[in-house]
Amino acid sequence: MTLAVQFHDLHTTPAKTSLRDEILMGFSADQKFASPKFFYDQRGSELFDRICAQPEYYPTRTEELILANAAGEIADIAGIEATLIELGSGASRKVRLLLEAMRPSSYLGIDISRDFLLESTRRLAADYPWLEVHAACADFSCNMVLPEGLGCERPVGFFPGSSIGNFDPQAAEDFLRGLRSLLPIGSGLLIGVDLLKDKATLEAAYNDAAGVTAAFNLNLLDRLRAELNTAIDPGHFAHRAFFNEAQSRIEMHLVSQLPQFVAIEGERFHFLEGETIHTENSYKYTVEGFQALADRAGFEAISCWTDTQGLFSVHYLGRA
Ligand code: AVJ
Repeated sequence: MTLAVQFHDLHTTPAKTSLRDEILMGFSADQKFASPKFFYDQRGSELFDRICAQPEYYPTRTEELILANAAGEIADIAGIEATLIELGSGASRKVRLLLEAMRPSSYLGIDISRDFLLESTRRLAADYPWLEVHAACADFSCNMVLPEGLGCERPVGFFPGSSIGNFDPQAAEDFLRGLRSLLPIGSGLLIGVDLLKDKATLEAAYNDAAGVTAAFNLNLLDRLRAELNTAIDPGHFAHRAFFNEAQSRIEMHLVSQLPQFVAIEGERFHFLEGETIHTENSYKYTVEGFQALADRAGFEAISCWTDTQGLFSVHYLGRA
């Protein structure tokens, strides 16, 4: 029996970022903050999946519609027998919309979460017996090299979900420049980017009526209670999300509902009533604005698809 998934441990995991150290650092800043990567514990990942199914949260279903409609054209650009490389592959759900049309010869899922990665790539291998499936455990935001033995004829990177929106524009540009050095000349990059639109639609997407986004934001505090020595009370904070037009980003915050002291790992932090912990930025781009950013990072715009309402975009970039 052959192993369904070829696993590569790329050992690029950076100095293990500690929840404790990063939270203490973020809570010590003038504007208290926490990295959005800390949202995704087991419950946070479940809540995120539920956000994606909320009627107000248009990005997921819109991107899936765009990918399904454009799959044929994407396949034409990528050419036959491509190697599809998904970055932060997670559950590898969206890639399924491309596989039948593209018929790549191999698929490589790269993710930092080893168990999640193995589970999802195994399912992919089982569902697509003709596909050579590789899994690489790595932090692709660091300098990494593609695993050997990967038929790297026509690599196409795949970075869906507007995950790039969590970076500020300069960091997004640096990130793309890093990807460029990972991908050989002639590679493609298929990337999903949420678009700038009216404030009401944007704000509704991060303030769903069912309260799932609020629960997702507040779950960060439950996680701190579970994993750190703290009695921080989620009931003393409230979810807030709003569009910052000057910066073209949705900001998420946790707002202290009263003046309070919070002890974390023996350090005491004071909150004024109304003071916030800034927990996420989600940048929104115009098509032209994103293409200009990609150009600065050494990628040329080859094609771009949007939905009829212009809510979301999927770009095919070429490694220049
Ligand atoms: C995963 C970063 C693309 O910014 O829309 C959704 C995360 N936060 N609702 C986004 C998120 C609140 C999401 N990204």
